[in-house]
Amino acid sequence: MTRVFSGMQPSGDPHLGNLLGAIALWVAEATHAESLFCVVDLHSITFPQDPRDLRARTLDLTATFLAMGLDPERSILFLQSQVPAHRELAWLLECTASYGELQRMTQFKDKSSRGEFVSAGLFTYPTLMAADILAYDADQVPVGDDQRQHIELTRDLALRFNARYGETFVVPTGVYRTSGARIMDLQHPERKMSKSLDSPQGTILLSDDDAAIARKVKRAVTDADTDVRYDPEAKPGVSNLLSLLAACTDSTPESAAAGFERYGDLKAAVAEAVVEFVRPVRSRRAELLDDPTHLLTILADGAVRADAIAAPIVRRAEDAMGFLLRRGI
Ligand code: AQP
Repeated sequence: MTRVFSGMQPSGDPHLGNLLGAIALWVAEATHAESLFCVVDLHSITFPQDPRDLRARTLDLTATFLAMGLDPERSILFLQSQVPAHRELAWLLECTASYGELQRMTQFKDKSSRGEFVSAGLFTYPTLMAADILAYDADQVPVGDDQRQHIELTRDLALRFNARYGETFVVPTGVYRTSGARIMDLQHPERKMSKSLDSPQGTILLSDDDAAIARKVKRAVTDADTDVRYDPEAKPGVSNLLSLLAACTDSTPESAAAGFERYGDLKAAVAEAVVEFVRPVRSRRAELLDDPTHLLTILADGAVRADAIAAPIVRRAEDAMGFLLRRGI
C-alpha cells in the first residue's frame, strides 16, 4: 500500500494556505493510503519560540488536524519531537547534503534575509525535512507548492545515499493540489500567505471570526481594470481570489470565474465561501481544545506507532553507512 507522510510547523496559527494547500489534501490522501501526519515542532525552533506559546500552538495544531477531518485511527498523528528517528536521521542526511545545495534553497534565502537571527538550524532545515520523510519509507508527500524545492532535495539525498551506500531509502514524490496549491497573501498577492510574515490584513487565520474573514476578503488587493478572469501573471490578486473560491467549493479557478462581472460580487462570493469553510473547523477545534488530555493521548499513541516504523529504517541507514549497531537490536 502507498505510504503518505506530511507535516506542519506549530509556528503560528494556521492560515488558509495551510488548511487548503496542505491539510485538505492530506484528508483526501488518507482515504486511499497508509498515512502519517506530524506536527513538526522541531522545525519551528529554527526561530526562537516562547516555550509557553510553543506548547499551546502544538496542541492547537493537533486539534486543527482533527477538526479538518483527519482520523487518528486511520492515520498516525504525532509530534516530531516525540520520535527520536527524525533527529537521528537528520545528522546522517546533513552529512549527505552539500553546503552549496542548502545555500540554494529559496526558503532559506527568503527567511534568512528578513534581518532576524539566522540559526544554523534554519540552514539545515531541509535535511531535517528529508529525514522526516525518508524515516518512514514514504512514497508520497502531499504539500503546498512552496515546498517543491525541498521535496526535490529530499529525492536527491535519497538517490545519493542509495548510490553511495546501497539501496536504503524509498525515493518519494511530491503531491500537489491542482487548485489552491499556493494561496497568496491578500494584500501582497505576489507572495504566499504565511504564518511568519507580518501581514495581518493579508492573512486569513483559522482563529479569525466570520466578520474578520469577510473584511479581509473585501479589502483584498485586486487591480485597475474590472475584468474577472483567471490570469495569475497579469491579475495576481483576482486570480488568488478565484483560487480561494475554487478550493473552497471544489471547482477550478477558471470555472469559478464564470458569471462574475464585478470585483464586488466576486469578493462577496469568496467571503461567503471562505466563512463557510472555516467556521465548522474553527468551532470543532475549540471543542477539541477543551480536552487536552484526549489530544495528548492521541499523540502518545501516534508516537508509538510512528516509532515502530521509523526506528528500524534509521538502523538500516546507520548499518548501511558503517555504524556498528548496538547488540540486541
Ligand atoms: N500560502 C500557502 N498556500 C498553500 N500551501 C501552503 N503551505 C504553507 N503556506 C501555503 C503549506 O502548508 C504546509 C505547512 O508547512 P509549514 O508549517 O512547514 O510552513 P511553511 O511552508 O514554512 O509556511 P507557513 O505556514 O507560512 O509558515 P512560515 O511562515 O513559518 O514559513 C506545507 O505543506 C506548505 O506547503
